Amino acid sequence: IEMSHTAIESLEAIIVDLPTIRPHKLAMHTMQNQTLVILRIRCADGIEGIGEATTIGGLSYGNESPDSIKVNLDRHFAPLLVGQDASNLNACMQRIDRVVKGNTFARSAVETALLDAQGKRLGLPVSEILGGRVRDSLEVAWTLASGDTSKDIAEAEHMLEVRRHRIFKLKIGAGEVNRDLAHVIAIKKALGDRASVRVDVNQAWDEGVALRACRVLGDNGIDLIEQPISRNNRSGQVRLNLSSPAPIMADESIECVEDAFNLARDGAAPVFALKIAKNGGPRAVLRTASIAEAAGIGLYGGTMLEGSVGTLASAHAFITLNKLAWDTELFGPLLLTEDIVTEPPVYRDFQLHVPRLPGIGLTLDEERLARFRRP
Ligand code: MUC
Ligand code: MG
Repeated sequence: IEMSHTAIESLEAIIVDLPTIRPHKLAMHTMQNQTLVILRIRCADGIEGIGEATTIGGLSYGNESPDSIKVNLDRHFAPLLVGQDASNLNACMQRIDRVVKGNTFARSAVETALLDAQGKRLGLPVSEILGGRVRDSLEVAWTLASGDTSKDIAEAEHMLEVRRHRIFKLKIGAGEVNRDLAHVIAIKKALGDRASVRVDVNQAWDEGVALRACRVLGDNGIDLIEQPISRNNRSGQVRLNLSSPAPIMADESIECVEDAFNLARDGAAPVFALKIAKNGGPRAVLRTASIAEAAGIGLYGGTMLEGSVGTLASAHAFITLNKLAWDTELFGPLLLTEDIVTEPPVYRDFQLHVPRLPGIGLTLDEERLARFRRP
């Protein structure tokens, strides 16, 4: 067989450790920094595509860690892809499907890098490769997770003041439930109608606790309750969905496109968090969006707190959607004090603005990448 002039020559997975602006407290883990996996796919036509696979807290959030993602990209994905035609995304991703189970984070990095390469090759933004954007920017929520109520209120006031965010997600579930509820209610009271206040429990409650707590949250003006109970308690999610006065959003419940179908069929949640990492890339996440749209489920553009590459890759997918009823939380780069791209994403007037440049629209800053990459 003749080698395609757009054949994949190499994959390089790079682990990058970046400092955060403050500790970020989730139910299962407190982040003191963030670890990205950056993937570079080099092609015979001289084009390089970049992708990202990033998770939260090693193995405390999902089934893949930065270390396992790198090993799996190097040892299992690379041999499948080297020599294949980079410009045929369907053929490349189906080849992976035939051999690889799960590993949606690593898959997402590959799909993103191939989309970035194809965009650069054709001179088109990734959004246009995906069929065309219907907007240029996305509203972005901010997560208040300092662990301190008054610090969180001050942070929210500042974000409103500088017009960066007016949707706030509070991370709860680690503390005693009544203390957590008091924390949320105090923040909602302070912000009133100036902001949408939501919570993310990251699976921390059992069904009995959630039954009561969701009622309290809904009765106190909380707009959305994300993943209150375990992804494994599907029937509990269905029951909770019937009793909660505030809508429930599925996040950890979706680890693949098929999970989205099963949740929709069971009536387990009226809102889905879309994450490229948990579906296998910017094209894969749009399949989950289609399932939700067909089922009348509202959409939210989620994040795994990726850096600029993963964040803009997500944004390119989300700006192709007809409606994001619950907006997005694509603020990952703003949680980091350092970036590894030459021009960081633009946040202005509560929105992330998506560039109309070829590919994702980002260039790696080699000097900074060299500084922050693991040896
Ligand atoms: C999650 O569980 O949604 C997204 C925003 C944030 O602060 O944490 C993440 C993960
Ligand atoms: Mg979540």
